[in-house]
Amino acid sequence: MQLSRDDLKRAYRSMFTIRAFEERVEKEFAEGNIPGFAHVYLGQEASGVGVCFDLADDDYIGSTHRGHGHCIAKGVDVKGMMLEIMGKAGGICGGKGGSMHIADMNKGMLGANAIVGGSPPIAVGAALTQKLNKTGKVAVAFSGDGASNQGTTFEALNMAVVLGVPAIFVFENNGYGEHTAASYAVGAPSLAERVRSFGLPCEVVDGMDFFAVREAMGRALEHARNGKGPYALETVCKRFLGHFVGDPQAYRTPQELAEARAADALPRFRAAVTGASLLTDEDLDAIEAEVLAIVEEAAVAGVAAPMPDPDRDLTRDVYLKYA
Ligand SMILES: Cc1ncc(C[n+]2csc(CCOP(=O)(O)OP(=O)(O)O)c2C)c(N)n1
Ligand SMILES: [Mg+2]
Repeated sequence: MQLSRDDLKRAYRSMFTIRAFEERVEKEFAEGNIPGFAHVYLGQEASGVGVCFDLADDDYIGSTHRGHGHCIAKGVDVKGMMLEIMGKAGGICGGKGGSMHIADMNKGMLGANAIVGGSPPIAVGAALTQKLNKTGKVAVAFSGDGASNQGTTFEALNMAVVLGVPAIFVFENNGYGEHTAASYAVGAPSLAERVRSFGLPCEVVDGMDFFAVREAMGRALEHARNGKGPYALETVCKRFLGHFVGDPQAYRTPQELAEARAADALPRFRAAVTGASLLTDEDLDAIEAEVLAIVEEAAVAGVAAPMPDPDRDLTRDVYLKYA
């Protein structure tokens, strides 16, 4: 499907929001405003946005410990996320989830997962619901190259094939699981080849190219929505920073880091759309200015916001009452 000018603006806005948000998270973390760990999605924007671009609020995604970008791509509110990451009462999960547990059922965001390999089984369950209820909706599981080695992932891939559910597995291969290279830790010569051995198609896509990811996702959606069962993508990405904010990355050469930055998906998108006279630099600059103001407001509000009240909030939202 051809993208309109508004579609292109939406794509850039989404990618740039992730970029600006994560750079702000880096800064706020350094200033001590974020408890725990922060794993940022810098460099992988085109993957999350390309995958989520044609999903509706009632299609589902399950995410990872590096999940801020997936949330933003799926439309989760940026201010609610910033407050959540800062552990504040007004956060999207009441400030009790934090960076690695953001969820928003109104946006079909089933949750980030601190457990590596957590999202594939959850997405298979969500996809089975879609199949049984004949909704025509899909469930996407985001995972990394590291998560592709997990037993939970193998079981989920197998079950998805056996049950024929509309699940789409997206393996974002950024070349590292923590500080260990995928070339060492993934025993199979190809991640995609190993996924295919479970009996589902798996495409390898340039994860730094929004257009390539979106087109591959279009084929995945066509497949899954038409009752043909699960589908997988391996999006090959560059992780700009370390595993977590503050990781000195002694295991990567300066040259490798420079090459990652040189492959940046955002200037690449800008060059493609301005080169084809679809949008102007001024269009894109205006989006950047708007987004920076939103992120600034979110961060300032986050720092000022109160923490949850232990007396009132500690035991609230812990159990769901079914009766
Ligand atoms: C079950 C489990 N094992 C180990 C960890 C520790 N851990 C957190 S992130 C991570 C690496 C994950 O790598 P990958 O799936 O490639 O994701 P990336 O960080 O590259 O986005 C590990 C081993 C964990 N959180 N959960
Ligand atoms: Mg990885």
